[in-house]
Amino acid sequence: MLSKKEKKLIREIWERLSPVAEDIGADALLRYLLLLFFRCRMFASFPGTKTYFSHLDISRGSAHLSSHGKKIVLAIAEGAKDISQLTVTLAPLQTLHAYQLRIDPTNFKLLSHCMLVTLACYLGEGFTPEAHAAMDKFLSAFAAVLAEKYR
Ligand code: HNI
Repeated sequence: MLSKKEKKLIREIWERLSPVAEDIGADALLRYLLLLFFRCRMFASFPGTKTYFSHLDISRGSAHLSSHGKKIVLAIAEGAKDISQLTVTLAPLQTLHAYQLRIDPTNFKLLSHCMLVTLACYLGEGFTPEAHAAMDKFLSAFAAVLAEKYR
């Protein structure tokens, strides 16, 4: 359960990241974020996750990697705008991942973990213990909502 203060913190962090996501072509920092996130983190730490992306080029610096990473960052940022409405905001993504893509829901936890590590690298001192705890709760809630349709 996220407190009011934690929800505000999460909103602020993702508000800060969203404009960067939209400017992906020009922003080296976001590229770094996405590269860390996908290539160096999820795909490298958990190679099994690559099997879902065999139809895409997920090599370092590829256009697919950047555009997909951007979609994910923006989807999380959208959810952070109003955490009490996560179930509504994520409904289309729940259906996509559960029924069309058939992603094993344990993967959502892996991605949440990678995202947390990535944010710690990207935000540096801004990733305070409070931000860490709040982000961990938020990403867990996010992953749980994405996995709801599997029940
Ligand atoms: Ni995910 C497509 C968001 C976790 C595999 N995913 C998307 C899209 C968004 C998205 C947004 C694009 C939808 C569209 O184009 O309409 N995915 C998210 C979010 C999370 C997540 C916010 C977790 C926080 N996805 C995962 C995980 C896997 C995954 C953990 C597999 C390991 N996603 C996919 C695949 C696609 C996808 C595969 C389709 C890619 C494509 O372009 O074909």
